[in-house]
Amino acid sequence: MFEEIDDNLQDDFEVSSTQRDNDFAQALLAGLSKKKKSIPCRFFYDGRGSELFEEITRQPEYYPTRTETAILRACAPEIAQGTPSGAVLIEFGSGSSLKTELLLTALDKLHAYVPIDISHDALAEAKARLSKKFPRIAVRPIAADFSRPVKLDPDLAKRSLLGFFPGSTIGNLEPDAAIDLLKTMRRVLSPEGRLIIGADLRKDEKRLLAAYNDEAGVTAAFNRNVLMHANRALGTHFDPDRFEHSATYDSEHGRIDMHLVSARSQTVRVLGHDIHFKKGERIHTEHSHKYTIEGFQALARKAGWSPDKVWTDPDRLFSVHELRCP
Ligand code: AVJ
Repeated sequence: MFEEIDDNLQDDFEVSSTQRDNDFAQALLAGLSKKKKSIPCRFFYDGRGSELFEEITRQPEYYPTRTETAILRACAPEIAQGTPSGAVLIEFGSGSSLKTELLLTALDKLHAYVPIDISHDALAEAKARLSKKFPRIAVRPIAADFSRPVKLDPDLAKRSLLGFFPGSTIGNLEPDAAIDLLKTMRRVLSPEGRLIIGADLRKDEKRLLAAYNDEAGVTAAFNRNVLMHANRALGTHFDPDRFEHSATYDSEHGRIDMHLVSARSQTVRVLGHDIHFKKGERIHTEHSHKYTIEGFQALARKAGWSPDKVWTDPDRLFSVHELRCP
C-alpha cells in the first residue's frame, strides 16, 4: 500500500514504479475500451507533467495558484495560532510542496511534516529542500496514492494532526468521490484533527475558460503529455499531434471538462490492442469542479466534517477552508 521513503530504500523505488506502470496500463486500457473514452487525470503527473503543471501556474490566465498562495500567506498566522506545539502537518498530494513553505514558516512549533505523493521524484526533491530550509522539522515522506488510507507511524499518530490539501485538487473528483476522499482524510486525521483545504470558486465562464486555455498553450501541452507519458512508460504509439486540446465549461455541474479530441480517424496500438478513434471522438482527461462556499461546506458536512473558518481573496476567486473533526 505505501512505504515511508528513507534514503537507503532505493530498491523499493524501482518496485513501486513498476506497480505504478501496471496501474497505468490497466487504467488506460479500461478507459480507452469504454464507449465514452477516458484517461484518469492522475496520470498527467509524470516528471514532465509535473513540470508542465508548474509552468501552468505561472501563466497569467491561471489564477488559482497565485490567489491561493496570497490567501495562505494572509491566514497562516491564524492557522498557526490554532495549532498546538509538537503537531504534525500531513499534506495529501504534496507535489512540489512550494505552498507548504508558507505554513511551515508560520507553524514554528511543528514536530514533523508528512508529504504524501505518488511521484517519488517530487517527494525526494521536497525532502532535500525542506530539510535544509526547516532543520527543526522532521520531513517524513510517504510514497502513495493519497486517495487511499495511509497509516501513520505511531510516534506521529499520537500527536495533534493538521491536514493540508491545497490547489482545489478536490475539484478533480465528482461529488460522491470527493465525499469519499474527505472521509478517508478524516479517518487519517481523527480523532481531533483539522484539515486546511483549497476550493476554487464559481465565477464568470470567460475567466474560467481562459484559465484552462492559456494563450501560450501550456495547458494544451499538459493535456497532451498524458499520451507521451503512455508512450514513454508503456510503449504505446500515440501521436500527440493527432489530438486537439479541449477545455469547456459545463454550467450544469459547475465544472471545467478537459478532453483530447481525435483530429482524424485513426487506430493506435495500446498494449497489444488496436484502439480506434473516429474523427472528433473525445477522450475525457479531467474534471475541475468549481464551488460556492456554501456548496463546499455542504460537501464537507456530508463527509462528516464540521466546517469552521473560511478565507477568500478580495475578488472571491478562491477559498481556503478549515474543517474540524466533529
Ligand atoms: C491541480 C487539479 C487543481 O484542476 O485546476 C490545471 C490541474 N488542469 N490546468 C486544476 C489543472 C488544467 C489543476 N489542479
